[in-house]
Amino acid sequence: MVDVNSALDEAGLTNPRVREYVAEWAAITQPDRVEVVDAADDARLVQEALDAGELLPAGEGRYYSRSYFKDTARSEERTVVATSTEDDKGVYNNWKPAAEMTELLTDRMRGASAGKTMYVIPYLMAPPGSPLTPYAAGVELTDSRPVVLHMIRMSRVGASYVNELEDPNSFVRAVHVTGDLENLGQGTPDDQRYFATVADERTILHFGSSYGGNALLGKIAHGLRQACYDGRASGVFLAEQFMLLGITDKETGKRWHICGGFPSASGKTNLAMTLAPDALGDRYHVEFYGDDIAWLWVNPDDGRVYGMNPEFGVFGVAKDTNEKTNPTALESIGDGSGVIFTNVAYNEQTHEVWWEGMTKSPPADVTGWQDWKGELISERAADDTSPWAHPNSRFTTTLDNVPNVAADFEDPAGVPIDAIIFGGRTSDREPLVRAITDLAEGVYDGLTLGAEATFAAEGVDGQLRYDPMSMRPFMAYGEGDYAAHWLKIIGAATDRPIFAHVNWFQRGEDGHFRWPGYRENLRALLWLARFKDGDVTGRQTPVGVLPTVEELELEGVEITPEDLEIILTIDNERWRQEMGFREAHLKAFDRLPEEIWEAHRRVSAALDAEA
Ligand code: OXD
Ligand code: MN
Repeated sequence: MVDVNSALDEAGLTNPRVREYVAEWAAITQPDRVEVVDAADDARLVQEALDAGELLPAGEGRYYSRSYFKDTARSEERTVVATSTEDDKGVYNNWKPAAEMTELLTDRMRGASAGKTMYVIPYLMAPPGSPLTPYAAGVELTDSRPVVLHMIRMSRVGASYVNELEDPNSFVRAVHVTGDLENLGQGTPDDQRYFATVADERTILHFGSSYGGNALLGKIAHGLRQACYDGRASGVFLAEQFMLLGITDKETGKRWHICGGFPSASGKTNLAMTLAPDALGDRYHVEFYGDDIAWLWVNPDDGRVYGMNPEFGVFGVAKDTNEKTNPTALESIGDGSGVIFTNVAYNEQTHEVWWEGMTKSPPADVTGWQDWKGELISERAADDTSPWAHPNSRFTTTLDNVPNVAADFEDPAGVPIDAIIFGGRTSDREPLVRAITDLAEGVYDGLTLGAEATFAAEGVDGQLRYDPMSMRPFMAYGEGDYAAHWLKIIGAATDRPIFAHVNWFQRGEDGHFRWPGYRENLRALLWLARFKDGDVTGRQTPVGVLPTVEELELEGVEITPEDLEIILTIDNERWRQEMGFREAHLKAFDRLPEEIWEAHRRVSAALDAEA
C-alpha cells in the first residue's frame, strides 16, 4: 500500500479533510506513488514529460502533445450531473441519482491507477483573496502527468490554497482516472467512460479520458458545472461560460467591462482577446480578462454586479487562429510562454507546429511534417485531404502571456460589469446589436440564445440550436430554476448592467458577410457602452434598442449602405416565425418563472403590433 502520509507531509499539505480524501481515493485507485504538486514544480515535470515522450519540444519554451486518437473532445453523452434529488433534473444536464453514479465510478476506478503515480493537485479557481474563495478551492487527483501540466497553466496550484481554507471541508473533490484508453469502447454501445459531477456532494468523478475538456477538472467540471450548482445552492453567485473584457476611452478616462456568452464557433475567444480597430486604436484600449468562464456576484457596497475569471490560463481552439482573427492569441503562445499544443500538426525535424487556418495553405515543403495522429504527411495518399490538425486541437497558455491582459486581472475584488451580452451566429434576423434594458427580457434573451445548425440535416431551415446562455453542456440543474436564479442575483443589484444581443454573422444572398467582423466588432460594444451611459438614444424596436447609423462610430469601416441598413433593421416576419420556435423551446423547461413568460409575450405582442 502506497505511503500517502509521507507524500502529504513532505509537501506540507496539512488540511486534515484533504488528507482523508487523498487516502480514501488512493486506497480505491491503488497507484504506486503519490506526489503533491505545486506550480513551482512545472519545470521539473515538463522535463520528466519530455523524457517520457509525453511532450515533444515545439520551440523555445513551447511544447507539443498528442492525445489518443479516440480521445480528442468533450463527450456530452457521457457527461452527467448527479445529485440526490430528482428536482435537479433539467433538459440538458443528463441528471442521474448521486448514489448510482458514485457506485458505478468507484467500481470503474478501483485499481485503475495501478503502476502509476497519483498526482495531488490542490488548486484555486479564483484570484487569491476573492470573496468567492469558499467555492473556488479544489483538489484534483489524477494519474496523468500531462493533465498536471495543463492544470498548472489553467488554475492556481499549491498546497497553501487548501491549507488556509476557513472551513477545511470547503474544497471540491475532483478525481480523474485515465483508464485504459485503447479499450474503453469510445462511442460504442459498450462505452466505459463516465464524467460525473456529483454536485450536491461537491465531488467530481471522471473516468476514461485524458483530453483537457474531460480531464482538467478545475476548468469545466468545477469552474462551470459545480460552480453553477454552488452558485444557486449558496444563493450568492452565477457561474457562466462567458468571456470578459474591458474597454478604456483614453480621451475621457471612462472604463467599461463587458462579459457574455456565445455558443461554440461564434467567436468568443477572438472577441475576448480583441484589440481596437486601427482607426480607433488611438482612442480606445481593450483589455483581456478571460475567454471562457466568468463568475458574477453582487457587491453589497455599491450594489453593482462584479465579475471575475476564475481561470489562470486559456485552453483555446487552435483552428483558424491567425494574425487577422486573433493576433493576441498568437503572441500569447510565442517563445518562452510555456504553451502546450495538443493535436495540432507537428514537424518532428524543425519542431514547428501548424493548424488549419494558421496560414492560408499548409507548409509547401512537407518534410518532417506529421498530422495530429503522428502520421507523416509525405506518406499520405494523393487524394487524402483530411486536415493536418484535429479540428478541436488546442493551445494552453497562461493569462499573463496574453499581451493585452488587464493590469487588474488578478484583483480579488473583480471588476464592475456594465453589460452582459449574448452572441448568436445567425445569417439573418439578428441585427448587429440590440440593447435590452429590462432584466427579465435580458434573461429571456439569454435563454433563447442559439446558433444556426451547421448542417441542414440538424434542424428545420432557419431554426436555431438553442444554447441557453451558452451553458447547454454545463447546466447543473433545471433551466427554469436557473432562470429564477439569474433574476434573483442580477435583480439584487441596485445599479444593474445592461443586456444586449450581438451578431457578427449576417450574410447577403451571395453568402458574403454583411459586417466585416473581428476588431470592428468593438464598434457595437462602444455603442452599447454609450447607450448605457445615456450618451446615445438609439431606436426602439420590438426586440430592443438598435443604434442609428449616425450613432455607430464607423470611421474606417468598409461596408455598403445596403448591408449597413440591413444589419440595423428588424425583419419582423422572420422574428415572428422565431417566436413560435422559442415558445416550444421554453415550454420544455420546468418551473420557468412567470416573468420570463411575460417577457416572451411582451416581445411577441410588440412584433405583432408592428406587423
Ligand atoms: C469548451 C472549452 O469545451 O472551453 O467549451 O474547452
Ligand atoms: Mn468553453
